[in-house]
Amino acid sequence: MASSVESWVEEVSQTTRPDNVVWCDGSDAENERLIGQMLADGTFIGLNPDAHPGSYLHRSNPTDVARTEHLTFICSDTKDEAGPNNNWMPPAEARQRVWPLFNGAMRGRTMYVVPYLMGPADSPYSKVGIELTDSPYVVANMRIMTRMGKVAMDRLENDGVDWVPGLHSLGDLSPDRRFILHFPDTRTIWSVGSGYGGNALLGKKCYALRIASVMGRDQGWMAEHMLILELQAPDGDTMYVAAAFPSACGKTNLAMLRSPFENEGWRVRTVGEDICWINIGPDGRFWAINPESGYFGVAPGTSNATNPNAMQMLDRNTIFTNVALTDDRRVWWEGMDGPRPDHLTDWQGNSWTPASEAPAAHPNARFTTPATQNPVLSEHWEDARGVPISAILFGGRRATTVPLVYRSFDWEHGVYVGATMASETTAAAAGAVGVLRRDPMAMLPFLGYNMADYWRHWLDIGARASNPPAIFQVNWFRRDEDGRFIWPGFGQNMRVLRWVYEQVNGGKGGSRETPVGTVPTPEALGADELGLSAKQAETLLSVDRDTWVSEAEDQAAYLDQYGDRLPSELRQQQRGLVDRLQKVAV
Ligand code: GTP
Ligand code: SPV
Ligand code: MN
Repeated sequence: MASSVESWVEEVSQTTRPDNVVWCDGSDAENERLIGQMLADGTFIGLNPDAHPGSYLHRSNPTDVARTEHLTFICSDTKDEAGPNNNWMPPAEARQRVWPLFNGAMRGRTMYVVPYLMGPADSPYSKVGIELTDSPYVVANMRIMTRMGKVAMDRLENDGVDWVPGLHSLGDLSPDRRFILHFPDTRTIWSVGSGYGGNALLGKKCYALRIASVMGRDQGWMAEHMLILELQAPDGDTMYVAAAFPSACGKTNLAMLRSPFENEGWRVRTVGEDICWINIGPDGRFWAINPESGYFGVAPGTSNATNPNAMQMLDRNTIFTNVALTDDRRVWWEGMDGPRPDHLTDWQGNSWTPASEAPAAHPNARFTTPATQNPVLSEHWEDARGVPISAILFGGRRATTVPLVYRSFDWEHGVYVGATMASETTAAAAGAVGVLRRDPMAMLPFLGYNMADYWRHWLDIGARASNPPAIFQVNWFRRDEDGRFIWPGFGQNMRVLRWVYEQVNGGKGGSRETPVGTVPTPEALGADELGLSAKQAETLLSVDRDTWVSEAEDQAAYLDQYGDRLPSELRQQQRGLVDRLQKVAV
């Protein structure tokens, strides 16, 4: 046992005062014991064993159903290091205001010591964390989402590597006493008052993005909110694509896509579906690993029509959080196949009928399931050195303005496209839904330092790599005048991936240059096979000059917030965009 871990556990116990301390080894026996306890105390509800073997329902506290960005802080020495993109709390204030909330917080509870590894067991890029938590639900989730227990302790002992301490307590679950704090200088995490998702499973957003982004800045690599997919072409060639979309904007669905051209040989396999760590390889390419080993995915909207691979993946050994329950103890959520049941128990445990106004499942209801159950998992998902990325997609929810897909002109332009991307907010975070905001590289809620320095890092990494990926922007969410999505999305996104593949491999596939970048022709996407009218295809792929002139102005205003720290290259890119737009005939 690494003695530094032991002394930290001892020190935390002195404050939190748990009745017991349990060191988790990640074994089946340990997991079964925890499940038994949770079934007994109501934390878990057993599901129909025929329909859902090895699966459980958890209902979270109704005030604790999504990440809370307004209660998430970066505790760097200065506010400038955190940047205008973060809430900042000085470390001294954190000790004064937040540390006391841990005082005696675990009295009457067990404190679990959860060692975990982010990344494949034999990868040089993997990293160790230890989470101390008083939530057995968190332990059960961490066991799926990370390589937990012995494998992490072995790594720590054999390699003597650094580890990231994360302290988590449910506290009293009051939003008034809820804080998610990150100390980039000491690479430490404190989370109190929430038991949900990214607030509480500290390996995920807190470590693998906020703390890891700081490590990556200092060590020359990148931690990104990206899926990683393997794209197989008919001739057997494969290409890897990473894609950054904000929360609940389609990463899991794209990474697990079932191709409509499977029999022609166009296929997608999943490497990762939420987080991606990228290192530059000796060949000058971007090599990516998925630090996670499970999926904490959005349930509503998942069906055999939208994501049949996910439905198959969820049929066993899954923890469901805040979904609805049928009278025969099956799970249900809005958007699932088949008729809506006449009666359900909703996510809060209340009786529900179709006449009820509120949805039966919470819009941010989730499943936690092991990656190994994904029927389209890539053979390379645990490759120690990762997979080589040839294209990066940035995408958000934009009802207007942004075409279905376009290719940026070069690396710097691509960084500008990522830096200025915007998306309508979703139920993955507490707060209003559908509000358009800039969410650079889909990292706004997940970066552990100043966004301007992060853009500098992107530009530097691209310059260092002799063969960086091509960068694209995508938008599945453009709407028509009646407010309906124009693009069918899901499996049909294969058409966009096919065009991306053709672009990366020498620019085959019909395309057209616009001031914002290169867009496909409707023919290259097979728009008429999909039954899209000429007008729909035109709207989907259009770049409207006046709309883009105001978009470019708004982008400039956003970048201005970063003042002198803003890399001059991005300012130049903004001017370049305006110039190209001005040359368009009206
Ligand atoms: P996080 O786990 O929060 O990071 O989300 P994510 O980016 O993995 O999003 P996910 O794939 O879970 O999709 C979230 C929501 O977007 C679901 O309700 C999906 O049904 C919907 N969605 C995903 N892909 C598409 C698409 O291609 N078109 C449309 N219209 N909706 C989509
Ligand atoms: C996200 O919000 O991007 C998620 C879910 O992946 S959570 O783990 O809650 O952050
Ligand atoms: Mn996510």
